Amino acid sequence: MPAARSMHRTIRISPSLMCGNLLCLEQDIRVLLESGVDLFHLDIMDGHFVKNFGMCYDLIRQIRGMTSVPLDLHLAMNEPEAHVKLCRNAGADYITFHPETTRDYRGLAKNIHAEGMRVCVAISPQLSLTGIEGLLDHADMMNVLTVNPGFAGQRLIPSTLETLAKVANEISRTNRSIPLSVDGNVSYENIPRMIELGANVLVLGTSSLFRSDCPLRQSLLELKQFLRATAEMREVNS
Ligand code: S6P
Ligand code: MG
Repeated sequence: MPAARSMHRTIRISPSLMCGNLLCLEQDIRVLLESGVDLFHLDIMDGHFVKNFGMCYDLIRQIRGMTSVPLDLHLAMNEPEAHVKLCRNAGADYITFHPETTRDYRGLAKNIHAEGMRVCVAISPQLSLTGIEGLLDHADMMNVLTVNPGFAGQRLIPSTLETLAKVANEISRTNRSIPLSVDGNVSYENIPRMIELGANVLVLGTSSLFRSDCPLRQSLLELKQFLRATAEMREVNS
C-alpha cells in the first residue's frame, strides 16, 4: 500500500462531541476550547442509514454560540439534501455526507456551497471507490470512515487503510490541497499509520481523547505531545 507523498504537514484535531460527557458537554467544550482544537465534529444520524441517533440541531446551535471554531456536521443519514438549510441555520461550516445517500451528488454539493458552507465527502468502509475522482471535484474536504458509521467505540476495519491511501493518492493527483480527515478508532496505535497514509484531520473519539481513565484536559495535552513526537519522528525518517 503506497504511502501518500504530498500532504499537509500540519495535523488538525477535530473532537467528536458525541463522545463527550453529554451530561456536562458545555464543560467539555470549554476545556477543549481553552486547550485549542481546530474543528468540532458533530454526528447527526437518522436511525435509518445507521441504527442510532446522534446530536440535534438545537444543541448544535447552542454550541455555535460558544465558539467560532469550525463545526463539521457529519450527516449519517438518508436524504441529506433535506437537511442543508437546517445545518446552515444551526451554524455549520462543513457538511459531511455519504455520496450513496444522494441521487444528485453535484446538486447537493452545489446547494451546500450556495448556502455558504463547505462540502466534505464521507467514504464508508463498503463504498466502491470507482469514480472517486468525480467526487473530489466539488469536495473541500474528504473523510474516510475507518469503522462503520453509527457508533463510537468500534475497532478499525483494516481494509479502510487501503481506502485511506487511495483517497490520499487521488487527492495528490489534483492540484488542490483538500484536507483528508479520518473518523473511527483514531487511537494512539492507529494514528501514526493514518498520518503516514495521508490523513491530516483526526476525528477524535473514545479511542484517544475522551477517556474514562484521564481528565479531558490532560488527555488532550497528551495527545498533542504524541502528535508532536510523531511529526518529529516523521521528519527524522523522511
Ligand atoms: C461513528 C461516528 C464517529 C464517532 C467516532 C468515535 O459513527 O461517525 O464520528 O463519533 O468515530 O470515535 P471512536 O474513537 O470512539 O471510534
Ligand atoms: Mg462521524
